[in-house]
Amino acid sequence: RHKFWETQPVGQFKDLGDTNLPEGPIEQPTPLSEVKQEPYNLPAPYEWITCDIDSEDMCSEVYTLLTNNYVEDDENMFRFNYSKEFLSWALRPPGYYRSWHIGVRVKSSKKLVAFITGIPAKIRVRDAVVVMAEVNFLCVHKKLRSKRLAPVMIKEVTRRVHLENIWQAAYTAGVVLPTPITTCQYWHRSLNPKKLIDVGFSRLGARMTMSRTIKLYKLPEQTSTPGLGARMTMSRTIKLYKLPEQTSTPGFRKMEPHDVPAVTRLLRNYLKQFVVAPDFDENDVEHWLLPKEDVVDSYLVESPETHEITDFCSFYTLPSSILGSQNYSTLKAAYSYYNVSTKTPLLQLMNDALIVAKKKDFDVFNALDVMHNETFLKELKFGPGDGKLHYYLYNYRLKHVLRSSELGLVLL
Ligand code: NHW
Ligand code: EN5
Repeated sequence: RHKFWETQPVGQFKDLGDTNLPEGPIEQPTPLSEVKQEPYNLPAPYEWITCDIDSEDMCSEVYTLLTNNYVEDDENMFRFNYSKEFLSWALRPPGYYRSWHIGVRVKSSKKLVAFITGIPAKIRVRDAVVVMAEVNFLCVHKKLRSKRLAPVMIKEVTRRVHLENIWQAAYTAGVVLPTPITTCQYWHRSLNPKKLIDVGFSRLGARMTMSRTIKLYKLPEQTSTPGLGARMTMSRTIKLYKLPEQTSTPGFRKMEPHDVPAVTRLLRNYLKQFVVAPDFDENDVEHWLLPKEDVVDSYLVESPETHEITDFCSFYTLPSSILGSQNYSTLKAAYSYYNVSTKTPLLQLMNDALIVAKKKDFDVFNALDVMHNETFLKELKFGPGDGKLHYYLYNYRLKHVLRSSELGLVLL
């Protein structure tokens, strides 16, 4: 069934029930001198390149390959359209290795036809913090599919990760491979239902009209408005309580650079409860969570009394190309990232996130059922999508499949 994956140090389907196998690394590291020094062989027309993602031109080439050939939904109606700014951010976290940004091009024409990346990350599995590679953006040009290029790309990234003395990896995929540590459901919250229906992202529900649908998903312009007083209209109330930055929860504001230490403490403490989660330090939080326009948005609650940072929410920007619409070419989607609630109920915090996303003109807010997300999804009118996301570890075995709520990791 899986001619390639059967040869790799990953959990195998046949071992799924076997609790005698120990938890932890499947293979021991070999001495670095024993790691293959030369790249794997590619079919003759192709050659390896290390992509200098800092270079504007290279970043554009990668962007073009992914825009035309990366992940689509099962009906090929939408295709992820990561922006250049997003790719540059996603691929250059603290301590990144240039050698892990791997391209394949046609020797004769120099055309980029395949891509795969790794970035370093410290990931905690139960009590063990493990340095891993997070592998992402595996892409083979549509015209070169099913030629077994992907296994060569995966072996080459593995080799280059090994050369840095790193022996584990984490990755996600929409397809089932040997074997998921957990499987998550995508949920979607309509922000612009009319457009979503128009482009086929969602359908009008049974016995629902367009106007009833629009009403169903309507959000207040301002969050958690104090109760409407007698003889007060909504518009008078909004005006009365209008704030410099329109938000709801008292103390809800955008994260700023000086918040990095407090957010790091809040997030580290929160992520402790999950079985698998990143081990973020301040440099990681600065990179991954400080707001970056059209890439990542982060908000927090600073107590108006104590100035303590008590809650946090974030989402990243990942548009999709709409493949067959007369009216629209892109779907603007926000993806829930890391959220922490200690004082503000998570439901209220995420309602504020929805309002902010709506204000920023996103069409849809997406989330996985990881961490505590199940506690707000239904209530905030998210609906389950037709996509699932499977999480994997390379060369690290878990005794049991996790519940998605035991997972504290979100990959881009
Ligand atoms: S998931 C998104 C992956 N990309 C896409 O879906 C884009 C559109 N599709 C394509 O470009 C996020 C191609 O279809 C790809 C496969 C390139 C996906 N992960 O070349 P062949 C990530 O980027 C296996 C892993 O003929 P193809 C995560 C498949 O099961 N394996 O297929 C990436 C089969 O093996 P099997 C995948 O369609 C994680 C073999 O590839 C896969 O032309 C990578 C067929 O190869 C997937 N998404 O190209 C692993 N899709 O054993 C990292 C298919 O079943 C592991 N396959 O025969 C860790 C490495 C680092 C370790 C460090 C210690
Ligand atoms: C690596 N980082 O299938 C990721 N998306 O549900 C790689 N469906 O958008 C792996 N098919 O359900 C990615 N609308 C795997 C996911 C690939 C992309 C994918 C799904 C996730 C998706 C949409 C559109 C479906 C179009 C037809 C979907 C329904 C929304 C509806 C809104 C109202 C409430 C009910 C749900």
